[in-house]
Amino acid sequence: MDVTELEKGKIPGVETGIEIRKSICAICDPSGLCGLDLSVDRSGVICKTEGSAEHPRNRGTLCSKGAATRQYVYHSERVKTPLLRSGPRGSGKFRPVSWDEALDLTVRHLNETKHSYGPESAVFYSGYAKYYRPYLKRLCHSYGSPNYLTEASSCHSAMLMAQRLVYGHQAEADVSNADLLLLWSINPFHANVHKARDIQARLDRGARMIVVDPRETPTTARAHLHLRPRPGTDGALALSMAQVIIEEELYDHDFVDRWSYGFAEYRDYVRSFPPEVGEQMTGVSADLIRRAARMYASARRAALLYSSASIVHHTNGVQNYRAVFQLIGLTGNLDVAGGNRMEPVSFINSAGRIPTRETEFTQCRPWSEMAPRIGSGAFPVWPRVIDEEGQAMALPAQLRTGKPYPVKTLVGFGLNHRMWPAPEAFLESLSHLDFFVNTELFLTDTCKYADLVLPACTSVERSELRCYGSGYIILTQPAIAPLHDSRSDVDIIYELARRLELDDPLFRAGYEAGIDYILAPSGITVEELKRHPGGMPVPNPTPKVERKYLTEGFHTPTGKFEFKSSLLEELGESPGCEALPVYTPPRHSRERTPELAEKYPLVLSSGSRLPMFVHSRTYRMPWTSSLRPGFPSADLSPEDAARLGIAQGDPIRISTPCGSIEVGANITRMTQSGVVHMYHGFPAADVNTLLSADYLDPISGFPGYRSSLCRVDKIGGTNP
Ligand SMILES: Nc1nc2c(c(=O)[nH]1)N[C@H]1C(S)=C(S)[C@@H](COP(=O)(O)OP(=O)(O)OC[C@H]3O[C@@H](n4cnc5c(=O)[nH]c(N)nc54)[C@H](O)[C@@H]3O)O[C@H]1N2
Ligand SMILES: Nc1nc2c(c(=O)[nH]1)N[C@H]1C(S)=C(S)[C@@H](COP(=O)(O)OP(=O)(O)OC[C@H]3O[C@@H](n4cnc5c(=O)[nH]c(N)nc54)[C@H](O)[C@@H]3O)O[C@H]1N2
Ligand SMILES: [Mo]
Repeated sequence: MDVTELEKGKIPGVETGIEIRKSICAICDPSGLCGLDLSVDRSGVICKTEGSAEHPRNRGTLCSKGAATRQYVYHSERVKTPLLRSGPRGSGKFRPVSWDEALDLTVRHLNETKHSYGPESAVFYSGYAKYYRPYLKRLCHSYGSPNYLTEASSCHSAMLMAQRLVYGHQAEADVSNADLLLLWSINPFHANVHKARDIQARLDRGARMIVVDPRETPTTARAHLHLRPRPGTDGALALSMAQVIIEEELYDHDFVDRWSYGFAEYRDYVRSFPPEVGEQMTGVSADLIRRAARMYASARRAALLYSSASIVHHTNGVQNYRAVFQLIGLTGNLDVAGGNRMEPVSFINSAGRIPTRETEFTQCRPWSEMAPRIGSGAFPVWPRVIDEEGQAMALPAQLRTGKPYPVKTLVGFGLNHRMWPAPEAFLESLSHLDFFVNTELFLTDTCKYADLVLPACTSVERSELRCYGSGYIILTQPAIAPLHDSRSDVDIIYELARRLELDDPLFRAGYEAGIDYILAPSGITVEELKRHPGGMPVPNPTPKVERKYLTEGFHTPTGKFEFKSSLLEELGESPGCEALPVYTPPRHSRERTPELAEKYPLVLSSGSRLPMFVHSRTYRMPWTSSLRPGFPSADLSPEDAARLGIAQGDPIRISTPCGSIEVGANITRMTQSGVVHMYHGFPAADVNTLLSADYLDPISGFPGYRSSLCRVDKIGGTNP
């Protein structure tokens, strides 16, 4: 074949000079990260993107986001050089500066802050990207600040909190061995294709599935039972299921008698939730509640699949999820095959399959030697159960008030204020800083408020370590050199550590030595990983041990599975922070604020995942945005739309007491009548501006993204 034909077909080989290089896609879910085969031409440009056939995560496939990798990597809005602000905050006026100037300036501010206020007055923050986190946390602690904060403050941590309060550890669903899958507030067919595949495979082999979700989704379409509670009422639903399980003697007496704390009071409490009461509180019929309870409790092996996000995005989220997680122990499904298995997990080691020294590496200074973390005062449960970091949602208030101590320097990596509630108020609070540097791929609206912006590169331009729960590990090498004058976040972190002259031998030893240190207990080395550019199975994965509590007890204050939280008891109970998983409707709801509901009669739920978007990240890519024409739009039920005289695509205004946004109407049966759904992070119509900064769960500090009250009006028409 002639060369032009081969080139047109992007065929690799000596004739075309096209080479296939291995990488991973980090556009979306950190537990996913599909293998990429990148065709790189002679000029070093990626000319084609495919999934790696040998990668166990995706086996050659790619989703719409990964397929658009080239649009992401070569996007014109990438930050190209370090930029120093030259106009007022927000103006977007910058001048390019050298890396030396940029890094020295950052280091000068970090040193000044430490000298004038103490190291705790500097905050190190990470947005969604995960791979650099161990190094960022070490930088923060090595510098002396306790204030390593991440996006987990509105994702993941509250779910961890709920599980740790009940049984001390995260407990992953053992999907492949379960007979029954109970999916509670999760939609993997949109949010996690790998999990969706595992579920589908198990369903194909005959498992049954219950899904608890207010919406209809591709996941609920596969369910044998679909429970559709009103948003934020899951606690009442779980307690009602518990009432059936206890009343019908379907619970695991042996486990409850020997291993639990507070069962008698819990049993008394759940008596007030018979299914008929549950039905009134949740909107799920008493009959369905009974059937679901019986099906879950009587299955031989039942696994509960939970979300890091949606159920805890309520002002009552932790209490609701505690009530849900308690069902696992009540039915004896904890730490057994086919149930929920307790494994110590971390970013590098997503399912505990290899022993690492990640914690020793990241937490290089004990909390006791540092000032209290941000959020410890407002959310006292946080520092008692979350070892990893501070509560970022408390940052804006601390910036504003300077209490308990001022914050003067903010070192952000992918800090995007649009993901936070009351984003505009957060931006204003940044004016209290002496210095704000943000490391980003794209020049976001947040970057425009920074004093300095540093250009980061994407996953295909850097080296990244990832270990998958299936027992597969990969250390990628850059498939192409960092574009423009960008650098890998890790390089930036190591360079900051060097210029800060930290007394830290592991920083001095460099990135790869750090990986060798972390992986040492597993016997895996950087050298070996480099011999397997597409990744390799973990040699001798740690065997899974059942019922570890038999020897270790539970990692709770009582050493037991807690139906009543001894920690919440100790901290003094207050409304929303009761030791029993007391159910209280969302703070803004028809039940609790009827006057507000008169004016704002619909429930606003923001953030249900769309397959083509990941927070703010893929709006700018033509391929992904073309899959959702008419966006920004909000989902309305056909009943609500008819009542309000709204037709598909009509412009509508969504208002709350905090403000309003204008979007298109998307009328769909996926949403329940009475509930409006809108995806977040879109600059021109940012649904998070409709929330107030203090609309938070009192235990976790998580924002009530998924249930507040709103009204919808057709623009240019009057609602009937
Ligand atoms: N209303 C509403 N708000 C929500 C949610 C919701 O459901 N509803 N969900 C919450 C949840 S669960 C989460 S996890 C958060 C997510 O919130 P964020 O983590 O803030 O999400 P993103 O906007 O995707 O990512 C932040 C920034 O990181 C940048 N970035 C991407 N990759 C890299 C990289 O490799 N290096 C660097 N330096 N930067 C990078 C992106 O360009 C982006 O601007 O949002 C929360 N906010
Ligand atoms: N494509 C894509 N994938 C993603 C992301 C993305 O932005 N885009 N984000 C990633 C991140 S950061 C996260 S945290 C995960 C989230 O992953 P998931 O939690 O699985 O996804 P969500 O769509 O946020 O929520 C799942 C379901 O919860 C339902 N839900 C909402 N409120 C309630 C409630 O009160 N009770 C119950 N029972 N259900 C409720 C929604 O209707 C939704 O269908 O997804 C990850 N994967
Ligand atoms: Mo998340």
